[in-house]
Amino acid sequence: TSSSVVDSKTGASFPSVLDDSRLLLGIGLRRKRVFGLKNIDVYAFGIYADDKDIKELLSEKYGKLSVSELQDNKEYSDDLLETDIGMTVRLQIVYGRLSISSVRSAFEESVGSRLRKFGGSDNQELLQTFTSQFKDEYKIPKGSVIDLSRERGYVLRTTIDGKEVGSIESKLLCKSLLDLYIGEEPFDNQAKEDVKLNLASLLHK
Ligand code: DAO
Ligand code: DAO
Ligand code: DAO
Repeated sequence: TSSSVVDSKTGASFPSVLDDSRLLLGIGLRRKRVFGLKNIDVYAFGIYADDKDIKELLSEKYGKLSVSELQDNKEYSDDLLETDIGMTVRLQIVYGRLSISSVRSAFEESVGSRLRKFGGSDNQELLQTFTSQFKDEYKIPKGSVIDLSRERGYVLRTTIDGKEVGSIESKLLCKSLLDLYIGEEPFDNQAKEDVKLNLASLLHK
């Protein structure tokens, strides 16, 4: 089907299914406080997960628990971050004046804090390896679509408007990135709750 979900705050539209088997589980908004006083809407995002992988990798362990039991289950949340389920976070840029250098520093701040949280303190070099790959000649005007996809084997693949810009194998990076959206302190709480709820109901189908 070609149905889609439109975010009412930004008008960004997300297809219900990506790449045939990744289902949309939740949408949200990334905002950022600038100069300590005002919030800007940076991008809308949609979180997708592979239907087959969910059933294959999670139903044995969690299929018998009810949706509400899953809601409060810490291990279930951790497994979503760590299990090798195909997932995509699609970003649709809303802010019209995004420079690559501001993406780089936002990335160092957000993903960097998670790398430290999960991987200890010696990740500065890893982080710099990643951000040095955000090349200055990339352009991401309003409306650009960035897909961050976790492929089998903990490979994080990045595309901008459908064009692949890089692929990196790192379990820690995959986990750190997903933690921004569905971890303990997510960018958008409602999006995270929707993802958990929709995943739980998929497990019961
Ligand atoms: O310098 O004008 C400014 C404010 C820019 C804020 C940039 C936030 C970037 C967030 C990451 C975007 C990733 C695509
Ligand atoms: O919102 O802080 C955040 C994290 C966003 C991750 C964005 C990754 C963008 C990768 C592609 C950039 C290419 C210029
Ligand atoms: O050109 O070899 C290359 C790699 C370019 C990578 C650009 C983006 C990498 C993004 C990795 C982290 C995304 C969250």
